[in-house]
Amino acid sequence: MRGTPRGRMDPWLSPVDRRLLLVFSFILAAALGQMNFTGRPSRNSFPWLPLPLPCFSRDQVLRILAKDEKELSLLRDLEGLKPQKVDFWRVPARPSLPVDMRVPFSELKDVKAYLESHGLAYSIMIKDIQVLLDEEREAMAKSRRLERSTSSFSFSSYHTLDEFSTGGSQRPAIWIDTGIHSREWITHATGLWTAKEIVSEYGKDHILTDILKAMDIFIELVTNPDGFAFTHSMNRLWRKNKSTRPGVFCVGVDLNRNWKSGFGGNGSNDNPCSETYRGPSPQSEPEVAAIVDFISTHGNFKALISIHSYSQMLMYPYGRSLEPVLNQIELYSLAKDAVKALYEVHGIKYIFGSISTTLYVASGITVDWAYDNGIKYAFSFELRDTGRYGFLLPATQIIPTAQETWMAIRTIMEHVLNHPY
Ligand code: BHK
Ligand code: ZN
Repeated sequence: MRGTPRGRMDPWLSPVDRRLLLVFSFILAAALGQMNFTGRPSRNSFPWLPLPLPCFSRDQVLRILAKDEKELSLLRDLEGLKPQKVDFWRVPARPSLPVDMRVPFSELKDVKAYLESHGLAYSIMIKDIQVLLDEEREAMAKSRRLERSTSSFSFSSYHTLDEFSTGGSQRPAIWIDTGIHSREWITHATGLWTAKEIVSEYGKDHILTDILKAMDIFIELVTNPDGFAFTHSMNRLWRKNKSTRPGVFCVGVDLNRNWKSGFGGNGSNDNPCSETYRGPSPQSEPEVAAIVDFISTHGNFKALISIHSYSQMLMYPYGRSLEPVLNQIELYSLAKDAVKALYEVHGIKYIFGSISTTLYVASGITVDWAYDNGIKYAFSFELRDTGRYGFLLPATQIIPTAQETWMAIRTIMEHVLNHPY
């Protein structure tokens, strides 16, 4: 195409040439399609082709309630037996927590036979995830056709960063990040609604107003932008970032294992193909390094809230070990209050406690880093639901989820305001 931009037809091409080019493009596209998917090509290479998303047609999500450690380890073995083929949405952690796993259609027979032969009872949590994916895309297309507006903030003028602060510099600050795992879409949506709520309730909600008079709130909505773009263009269920390294076949680092605190410890993986790959060194990933730099340079963060989904949990450090933090009693009672405030909105139940005792041991995580660096109020949410939809939470639940989460976040912020340190 003599150096012209891809996708643009040269005027000198005859109609026949154009047809040939089109046919050729389709053949090339089919050849480039990924093995695991339906053979549809990448949107970047062929922007004029419709719907290049991979198809998870008839993939199922199975739920197993393991009775004991032995059953848990049988489930862990499954990951080894079928590398890359079982996608744990909730990894085998402890007998009280369900194990949810997506099984590709092609593996369903084998995996179910494995479960049955070991006497592991399972239920089918999602019968065909493609149905949910199609519904999600349809709802998005519909909402794009509707107008959006927020009344109390002027969107028709340009703003500086300073305008968002009520004054001062390096004031006590609160950090919120959403979307560090790209497939956890409810977190980005909740963060966006929260930003709107903060802007529009300032001056009306007395507690929020007091908070903003003393502190700044920083929200990073798309903490894993490459991963997020990829969940929209190619693979809705992508978790890690998209970094590549010479000589390494698998793509992506788990940004919730790449932090300096406890880097490389239990509950993180040195295999680049693992979903919990920690990366080659602490803060090797720009997404993590940028936050470390920002928070360290600022020097006055008092709280950090890192938002994930799903499971309905509110947790605090440590993830890396079972050792309780020095402020365990205070963090426990604050988590309890926050979860109560959340419950009062729509009756949704959250469990709470330290990460390692509530969920599992995980090392190199955001909130451990925050706590170790002097940010006492370090919390991580796992938003809705408990597994009916998992990562594919319908958009109709965005606003209720955001509303209840906001009451928990507001409870934490109010406590921070009243407990200066
Ligand atoms: C969340 C916060 C801190 C440590 C672990 C977690 C759980 C999170 C993870 O990194 O393994 C699980 C997750 O997002 C999917 O629900
Ligand atoms: Zn997550």
